[in-house]
Amino acid sequence: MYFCPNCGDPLTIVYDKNELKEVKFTGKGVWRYRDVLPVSSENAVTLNEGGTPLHRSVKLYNEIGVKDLWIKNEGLNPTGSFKDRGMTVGVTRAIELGAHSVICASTGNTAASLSAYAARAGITSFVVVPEGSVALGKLAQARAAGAKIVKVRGNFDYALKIVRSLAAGTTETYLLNSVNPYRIEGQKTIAYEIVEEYGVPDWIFIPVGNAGNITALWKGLKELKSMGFIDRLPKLGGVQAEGASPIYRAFAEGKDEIIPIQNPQTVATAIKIGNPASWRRAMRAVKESGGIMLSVSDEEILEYQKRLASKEGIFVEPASAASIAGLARATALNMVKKDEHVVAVVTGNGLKDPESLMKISAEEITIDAELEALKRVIKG
Ligand code: AN7
Repeated sequence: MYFCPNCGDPLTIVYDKNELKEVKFTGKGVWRYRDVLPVSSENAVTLNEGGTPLHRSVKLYNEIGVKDLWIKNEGLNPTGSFKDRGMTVGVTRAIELGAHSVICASTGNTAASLSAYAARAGITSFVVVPEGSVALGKLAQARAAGAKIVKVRGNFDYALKIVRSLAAGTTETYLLNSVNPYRIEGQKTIAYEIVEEYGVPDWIFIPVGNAGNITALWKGLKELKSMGFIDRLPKLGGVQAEGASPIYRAFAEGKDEIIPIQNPQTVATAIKIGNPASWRRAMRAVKESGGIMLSVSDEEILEYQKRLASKEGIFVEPASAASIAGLARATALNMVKKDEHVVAVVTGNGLKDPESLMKISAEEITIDAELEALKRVIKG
């Protein structure tokens, strides 16, 4: 059972307050937070996920117009995205339940991550992806890990719908989309890492697709506050791609419900999602935090993908650049003030999805393999 029979939202794991009294953090990465995770770490299916770098921005902060910007690089997880945080906990849970196989619908990264953890656990993985909309690197990862890859004629939302139906009422084939609460538990550890390394910024910016990650981030932050590790909470900036922004639209129009987008479009295929499963939880998180939802165009996404690499040395996939593009928009609109402290999460590695970037960058010169020819190039 993954969904509340009353409201239809994904279920959330809640801890008894007494259980969280003597919480200690030891070790590195996601399992450092084992005391606030709902599975035993003894049999953890792990690839050493989490513990990703938090880089101080050296240039973009100034261009964007905030005094202090930090970039949390989730692309340095084992399979190259934040999904690994949730998958280590989720697949560990699958094994606890005795599942023989695991399944997900995916725009790519969930598939790449699930395949790897399932391989490590020695169980079968089925990944159901929208035909023609998944970046090559992610498909290659799933193939390499031996996943059974199913391509659906239709977008991600259709894929998730049939996968959800298949997995209802059984743990034989265990569902590991972010509607699974164990995924959220793993992913919340990003909040713990940010707080331990940085403290509490004024804002955390994060890309939003199916809306599991922003839900997890907020859950982690609230737990930290309720346990007394922090005494205030940051505002959340959730960023969607313009052509796939049902949560932003509802937020901007002051509506309580989203209107799903039938045919979502964006260059950022990872967040090409029209009917996000966790939209209600995301909306609640953003509102509770006093934050904002934003949308950014494909042009802005590609521009900031390039700038992240050329100004900061950080190569991310397009969906990840959405958080920085969103921050730039928010400062331009004076929603984020100059003197505020910001952490932006970039969610996936650029190596997974280099295609769109190859269309915009230049500066490649072919020469004969001769010293003089090389010298001419260097001298300009
Ligand atoms: C790089 O892999 O939904 O809002 O099936 O790959 O938690 O969905 C990926 C999502 C952001 C959005 N950045 O996170 C999938 C999938 C990257 C992503 C998101 C995704 P959610």
